[in-house]
Amino acid sequence: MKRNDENHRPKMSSSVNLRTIYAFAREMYPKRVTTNIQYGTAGFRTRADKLEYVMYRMGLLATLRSRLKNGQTIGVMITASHNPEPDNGVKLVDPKGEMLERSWEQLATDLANVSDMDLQGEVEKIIQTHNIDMGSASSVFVGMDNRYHSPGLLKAVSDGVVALKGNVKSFGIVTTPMLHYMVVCANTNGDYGTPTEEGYYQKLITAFRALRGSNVERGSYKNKLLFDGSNGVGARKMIQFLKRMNGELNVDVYNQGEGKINENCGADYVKINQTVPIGTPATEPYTRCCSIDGDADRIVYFFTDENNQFYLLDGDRIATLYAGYLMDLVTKCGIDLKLGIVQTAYANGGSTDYIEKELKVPVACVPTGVKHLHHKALEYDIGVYFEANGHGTIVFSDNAKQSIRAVADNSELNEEQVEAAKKLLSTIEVVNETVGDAISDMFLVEIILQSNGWNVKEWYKTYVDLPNVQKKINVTDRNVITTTDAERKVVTPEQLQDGIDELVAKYPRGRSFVRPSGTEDIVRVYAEAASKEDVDHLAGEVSQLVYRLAGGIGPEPQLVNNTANGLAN
Ligand code: G16
Repeated sequence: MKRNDENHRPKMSSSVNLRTIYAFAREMYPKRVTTNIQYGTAGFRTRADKLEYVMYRMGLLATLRSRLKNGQTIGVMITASHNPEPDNGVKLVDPKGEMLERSWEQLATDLANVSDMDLQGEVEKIIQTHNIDMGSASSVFVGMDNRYHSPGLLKAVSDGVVALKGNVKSFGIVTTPMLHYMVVCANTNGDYGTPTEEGYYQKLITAFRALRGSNVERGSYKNKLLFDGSNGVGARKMIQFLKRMNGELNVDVYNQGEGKINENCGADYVKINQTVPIGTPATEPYTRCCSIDGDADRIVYFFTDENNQFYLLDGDRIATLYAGYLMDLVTKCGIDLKLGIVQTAYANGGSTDYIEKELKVPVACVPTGVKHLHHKALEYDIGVYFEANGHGTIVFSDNAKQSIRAVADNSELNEEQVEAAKKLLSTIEVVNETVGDAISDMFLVEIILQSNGWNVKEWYKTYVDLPNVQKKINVTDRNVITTTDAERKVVTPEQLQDGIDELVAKYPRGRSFVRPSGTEDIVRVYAEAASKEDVDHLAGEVSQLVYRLAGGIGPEPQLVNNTANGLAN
């Protein structure tokens, strides 16, 4: 890259002296890391001490993208979400609240990996290729989780924006979905809501109250929820919600920050280990409990029985609960709307069967990553998307919103129809359509359980999960594994897929797939089968195969000798 070749200077860059970029980089955010970093499933994620220069560069990129988008706001969220405390990361939010557009992920990767000397040239390349007017307005919103290294990284992002003479607004400590909400509010001139923390609380609380009514307990539903905050930002925000509510929701928040973020707690820990998080208060069997993750964009529910047996109600369960509720309201409304559910390969086979055979709703499978699910869900009038790990939401098309509003406003229709339409309108308000939002998701689960008069047992009984296991395998280079068919089949290394097929064939209802994680330096192995014993064996065998064929490091995975019964359903 020729840094000082005048012919390569973009025409419109005169209002910004691009040499500042290099000066900032050299003086404050030098790139000392020599290994390349990649924009993964949800942005960049690695140890916090390797991220300052990346953050600075993402401040540059967000400003460029905002100018390209005619000054619309771009979001930058500093978080490592479900990862352990020493990690941090960054997620970029596009103007409509979606994750950064795919083609710009590559630009982000390239910008993060060039040397300090070539940084100015790389920025110029982006400006020229996209014909960005550097004299135009820009707006970048920044938020962070509560990791101790987040403030330093937030400053680096802000300095990146300032280096390009952009406008930056910091929201301080917020959940990831709150930042997505703020971005959409700003870009819709307030139509989506007020772009403040208070605006967010009030929007959700108002809709929750409208749906929940004054009768907080109903049938088997009890107004009591234990809430594992994973020692993250979501715990703080949940407490803020509760301060503004009048006991309509009785929530006991634990793991509020007394321990390390995500350590032995949180949605990822509960889902992968299929166990209760640390700090869970002793309580009556069948008490409803939920766990969110470090930046509050995922949620799973769980409970234990009188024998202390653990039961998980994950993203698949939430998606099916939502779909049943929405179908009922849409039918009562008497309007014809196309509803669909989007899952990933991690969805339990039991849930997919239930959706297809009982709910009779179309179901699509896409690769891991909210960006893929969200995109697919937009193809429906009402798209419910959830990853099994608890990351998901609902999106409503403009057509759906207009048709529902028309019914709600039509006083000539019967009361039941109008009432259903009004409930749907409030449902749209309580949902954070911009991205999966653990707290908004929790509100809707509570609304539906109360409306159905259900306890956790009744929710759990809707279908039978196949026993399933997830493993993490350490390898030298996780990118040697490539996949196809929504990650359900391995392409490389050769022989790995044939080996998995042979192993799976040995077990009734067996299914297994492997893929490189986009957020951790590991390979993930998923397996399910008809019994707990079989699935443990299958997961162990596939893990060994990955270890042997994909360059495993550290101790070789061992087979589990498990004779325990499968999860009772
Ligand atoms: C992120 C993504 C999720 C994805 C998860 C795990 O979640 O937003 O869509 O399921 O990473 O991804 P992987 O299996 O590639 O590591 P979070 O909550 O960590 O931001």
